[in-house]
Amino acid sequence: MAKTISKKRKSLLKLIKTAFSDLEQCEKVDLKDTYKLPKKKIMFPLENYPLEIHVGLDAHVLHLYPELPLADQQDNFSEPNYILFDPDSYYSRISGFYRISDDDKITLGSENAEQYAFLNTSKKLPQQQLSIANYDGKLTFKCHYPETGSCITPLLKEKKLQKINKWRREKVTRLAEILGDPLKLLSTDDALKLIQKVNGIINHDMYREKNNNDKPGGVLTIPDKMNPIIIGDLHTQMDNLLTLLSQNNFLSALENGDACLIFLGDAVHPEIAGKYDKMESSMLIMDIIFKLIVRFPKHVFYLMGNHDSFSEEIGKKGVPQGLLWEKQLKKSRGKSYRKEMQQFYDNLPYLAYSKHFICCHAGPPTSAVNLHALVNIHKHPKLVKDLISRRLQTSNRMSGYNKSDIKKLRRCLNVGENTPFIVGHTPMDDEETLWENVGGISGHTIVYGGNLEKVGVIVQIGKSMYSLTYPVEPLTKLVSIEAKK
Ligand SMILES: [Mn+2]
Repeated sequence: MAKTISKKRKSLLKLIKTAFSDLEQCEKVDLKDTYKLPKKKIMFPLENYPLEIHVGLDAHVLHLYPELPLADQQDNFSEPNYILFDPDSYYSRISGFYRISDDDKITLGSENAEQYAFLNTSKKLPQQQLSIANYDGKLTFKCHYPETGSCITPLLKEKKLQKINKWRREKVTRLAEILGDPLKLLSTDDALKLIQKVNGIINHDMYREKNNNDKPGGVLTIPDKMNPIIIGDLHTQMDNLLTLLSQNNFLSALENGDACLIFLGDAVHPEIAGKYDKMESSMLIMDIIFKLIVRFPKHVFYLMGNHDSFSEEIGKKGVPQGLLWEKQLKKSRGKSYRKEMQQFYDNLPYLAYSKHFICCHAGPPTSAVNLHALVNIHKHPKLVKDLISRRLQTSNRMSGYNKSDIKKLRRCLNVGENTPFIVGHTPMDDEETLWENVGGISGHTIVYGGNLEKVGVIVQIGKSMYSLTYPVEPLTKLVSIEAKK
């Protein structure tokens, strides 16, 4: 086996050498088979191989990897995408990256705050240093300033090729250890014990100011130094949740206490046509979220959404999902479980914030508000409605919220005037999972976690909040297989 690999490597190297025969070897980095990029555009002769790039005078190291699925044969991966990242941060903390999809191009240079945050590139780079483009899986490079230099090194060793997927496989194993089999419904007894534990945790939430009834109030104050990982309405898509937990360093940041998960509500009730009335997947996803809360009681938070209810008003296309949900819980898990679920809903927070962000399920309050009212939100039905059901104002929905409501909320919470305001509830189309500056309101982001193909998340990188998207993978199956081992 080893022999075949080394033979293959040699022939690949030969191919690259021939393709790059008119290029000089890179002077700045002392690596074998490293090529200095010329001013003219060149095409890298291999597809689906990772590369190391040294950018600029300080030869800052970036990696460019094909984005490959953990399981074989996945439609979501039909396009040859590459991801560009700083290996120093990528494998060690919550970090950013760029996805270079077919026909995408990225130009590295200065004056781009996001690039500094995602790639830790030097601020001394020229405005445009290096462009990388993907044409149908083939990568091209153009070095705008050869004087300041950029080099590429193909990473052909098997260990390097497999690095990302090996790293993610370990996370799948860890997920199976923490969560057990995500496809196996808990016994009635275990389910009841689990939700009782969750309610005990929520009733003593240290990050919530108490309301007038001496219960944790509607507002969750996240410590400024805790990195939030904000997940939109999952609507039972377990693969989406597991995909997120297997990506980046979300799980390890959760385990070492640096980060917290914030669910924006509506994890239940499928949004897939023909399955609106199926409630088993809602039980499975709540069990997993409850396991996460019990495992990380100070680092996993669930905010109230409009679907987190047994109300007859909650449904989809005439299917009364609230009522069906209640019926299913009574039938499968008994009346006491149903009662505990109602208690869970009664005690949930409605809004979370720190000086870096504000989030809630649907929208900001649409009338005058103060912190005391938000803490005592149960006494204010209109506030409840605003936070879990209100949508953005449009010409045919004048009752919606608008820019000035968001501004007022920021002022009420005493955060900066550009603090991102993040909600779920209103996906803007069927294609995406994240929408930024929605309605032309700067810092107003919508994240939806129920898309079957991609799943977005909002995280803090450096001092700012950024949106990241990942292709959804069938990880429920993989974690389930791993849990049975
Ligand atoms: Mn909703």
